[in-house]
Amino acid sequence: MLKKALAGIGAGALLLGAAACGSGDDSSGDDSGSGDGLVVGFAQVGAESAWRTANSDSVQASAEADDRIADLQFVDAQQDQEKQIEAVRNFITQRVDVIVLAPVVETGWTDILGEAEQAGIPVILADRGIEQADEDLYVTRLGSDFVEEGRKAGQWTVETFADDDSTRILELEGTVGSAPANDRKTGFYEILDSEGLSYDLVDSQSGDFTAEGGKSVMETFISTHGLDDIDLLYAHNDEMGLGAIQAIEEAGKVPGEDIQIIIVDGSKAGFEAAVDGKVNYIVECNPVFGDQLMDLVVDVAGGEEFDKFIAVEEGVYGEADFEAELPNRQF
Ligand code: GYE
Repeated sequence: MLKKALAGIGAGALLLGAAACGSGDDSSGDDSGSGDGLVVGFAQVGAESAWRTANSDSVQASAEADDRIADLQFVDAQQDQEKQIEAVRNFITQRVDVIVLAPVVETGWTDILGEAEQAGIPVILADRGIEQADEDLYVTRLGSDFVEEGRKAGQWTVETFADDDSTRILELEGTVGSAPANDRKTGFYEILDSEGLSYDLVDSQSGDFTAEGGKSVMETFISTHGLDDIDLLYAHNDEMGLGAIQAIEEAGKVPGEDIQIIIVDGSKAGFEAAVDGKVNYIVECNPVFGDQLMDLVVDVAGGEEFDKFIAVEEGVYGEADFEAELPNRQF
């Protein structure tokens, strides 16, 4: 309570700072609204996937269209935590009104978020989360329920392979230590175990959420284990799944038939592969939350309180939906 009230005062006081800095500042941002709009710093993960690019576009477009936002300072951290920490430190030095952080990994944020707190600048996590021990250091997280996404993938697996003796699984994990990699794994095996599916996790490695990573890990999987005895590939995002599909085809096998494939995100490219029969199940992860984020920024700057997690809505898509859904995809 007290902390929230202080955060509110801090943000209010900083409006004056932002106004002062808006008039003489050297940023390329639009200063037409100088003095009566918020200055927001956004430390984005990188540009590793279609999801990420759509997310950056959504946040930037929403900020630009929003009169309540004077300037969005956008930093692409190239999947590097050090660069994100540097960006946040810069935002603190500039005394922005609100910091938005999409943390590349879950740990290692205590010091820098403590500095933001000291400076009275509220922090919103967008997309990915951080470890629970640091929960007091941010106001709320707006993003997906990654454990739930993993459960959805697990549910389909249980239903699809219920009659098999033992389902042999390969897993392509996202960035090591990231919330979606940790949680998509947790939710998936939680369901397989609780539903009593008999399975064998043949191999599981990180492809860093990139197509190149997915392809090269899949090549290693194929040379180590072959593909003849593999039933399912669970890829934590579209890019890794699409990279793996290339590797499978180059090995002379038919993705979607010789090996069933689940991907998470639901980009256009992912749906196209699904329409071609190369992907069997898509768990949606929605990156288009720029408008929702701007509302949140304004409310947080005004000192409003929120639950620690605000969920973005998302669905799942099977074979019967791929064709009809493809034209609706926004990224
Ligand atoms: O699934 C993946 C991206 O954090 C939800 O990051 C995001 C994930 C998304 O690289 O494609």
